[in-house]
Amino acid sequence: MISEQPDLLKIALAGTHKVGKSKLIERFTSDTFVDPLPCVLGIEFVRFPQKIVKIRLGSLECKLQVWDNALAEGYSTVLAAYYRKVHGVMLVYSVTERSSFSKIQTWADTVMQAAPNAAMLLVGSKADLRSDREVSYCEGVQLAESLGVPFLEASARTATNVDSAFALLTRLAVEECSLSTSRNS
Ligand SMILES: Nc1nc2c(ncn2[C@@H]2O[C@H](COP(=O)(O)OP(=O)(O)OP(=O)(O)O)[C@@H](O)[C@H]2O)c(=O)[nH]1
Ligand SMILES: [Mg+2]
Repeated sequence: MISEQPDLLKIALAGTHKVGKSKLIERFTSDTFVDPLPCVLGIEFVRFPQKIVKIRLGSLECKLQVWDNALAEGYSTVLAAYYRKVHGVMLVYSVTERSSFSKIQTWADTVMQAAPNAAMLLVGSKADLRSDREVSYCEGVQLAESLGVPFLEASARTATNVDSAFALLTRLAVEECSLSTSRNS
């Protein structure tokens, strides 16, 4: 029932600061990884940049609106509004930062409250930084199981699993849209 999908799938990324959300989007949308110049002010204000990109899943072509976000998990009211109409959310932590891993449950709760039908995927980012690892692959698997979502480790720097992560999330979002349509009909 894939034909029931909307014209534009809204995909968002969630996760604490500096886990690599923007870099995953940059790798996926332009296949680059450019380290930015140092920020002069040292502060980045609230922003929700978005990009539109096409992705092919076998014979199916999907148009994705990919939303970035630089808000911390404390802004739950604003975040709830932001996630309300998403079709899929990538929950991102960095394998080099245990505190980002510990906050995933809070991010998942925010998304589930705002968009109960959204598909979710857990991604452990920066997998290339092997000597800095603080969270094991097994811990990622266990968290994903407890959330009931699939899991991948990825690296925007080496491009490992980035396309696969977006493709998997898109497929889950398309499936979830079809299920919602059939539940509502
Ligand atoms: N080695 C390595 N560094 C990464 C990777 N992804 C991101 N980084 C670095 O991690 C830092 C943060 O990456 P961002 O993509 O800006 O993180 P973010 O989650 O968008 O951060 P906020 O927008 O502040 O929430 C940057 O210095 C990146 O260069 C990766 O896969 N490998
Ligand atoms: Mg960012």
